[in-house]
Amino acid sequence: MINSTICEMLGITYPLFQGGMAWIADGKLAAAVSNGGGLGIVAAGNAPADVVAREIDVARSLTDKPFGVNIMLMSPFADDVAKTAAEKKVAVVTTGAGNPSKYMEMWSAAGIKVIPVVASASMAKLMSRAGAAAIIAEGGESGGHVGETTTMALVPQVCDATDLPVIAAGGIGDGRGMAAAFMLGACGVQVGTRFLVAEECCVHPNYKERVLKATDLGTVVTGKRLGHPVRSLRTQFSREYLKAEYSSMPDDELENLAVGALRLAVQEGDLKKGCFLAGQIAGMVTREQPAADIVREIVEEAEVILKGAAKWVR
Ligand code: TUI
Repeated sequence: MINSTICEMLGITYPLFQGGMAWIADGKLAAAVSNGGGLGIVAAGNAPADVVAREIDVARSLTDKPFGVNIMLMSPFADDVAKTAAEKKVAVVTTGAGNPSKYMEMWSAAGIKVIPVVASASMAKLMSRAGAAAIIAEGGESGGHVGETTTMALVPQVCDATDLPVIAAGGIGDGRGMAAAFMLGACGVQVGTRFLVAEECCVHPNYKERVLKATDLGTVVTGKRLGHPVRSLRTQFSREYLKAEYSSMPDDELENLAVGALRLAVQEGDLKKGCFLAGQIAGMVTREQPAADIVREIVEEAEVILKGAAKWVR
């Protein structure tokens, strides 16, 4: 059985985290992943603190296993949500899209393990010094807000930059990806896109269908001009946004084009105006499954590969 330091640190069975996908990763999905032996994560996204508190309560009502909360630091409600996570004494906080240093003391005082998502080795160093318990190194293959460096290049460099346990994220959707992450020095993985089609995942059926139909070339990064690069499925929205991005449209108008687009995808399944965030492994996602089966399948595949890895050495 695959086991690593992160399992002991967090009291989880398998070293597999579910990504904190804004608007998507609610208490029900997080609990299903945690019940399956991984670490489920409730995503705060841009939601106000009371909504996040409610989802934490939902997760608690559905599992007695540890789960985490992801705090999206660009949210206008980040301060309030950070306090809520501390008050609720969740087991783990992961953070994204910024530097969480100002909250670290408050979370540590609440006994919370803080695991920031980073897209660079320098940020990993900073987070180690600030008291992080582990680091999630997320490569640009991931869905949503992306950094420049690929998982293959980022993970070993983050491992070299810190003594903390490193969780690899971005482009990991099956046991091959998980096994490869261990070879790069990681002691666990975070998976987002594959959980979009979990039975317990709340996204609109159109969203699941789009992910299931995606190919290897099915995603694109938009938003570079405004400094917020985001990977999503190629759709009418992404095509039109990309065209606008390379036109003379003023920045504020461009910004307005994207407002509400993720909600339209998740809740309405709006194939014209919705922004369907997904990572580059979308082309490998072929069927809807219970979240616990996704966790078990990935881990079991990785076990077989890792056990057989000696075949490469004489
Ligand atoms: O955060 C993510 N992925 C996300 S957040 C999100 S919601 C959103 N929607 C539109 C625009 C922006 C966000 C959708 N997907 N992943 C974790 C992640 N964090 N990737 C990269 C980073 C990151 C980037 C910069 C972490 C730290 C950082 O530090 C910069 C600094 O402040 O020094």
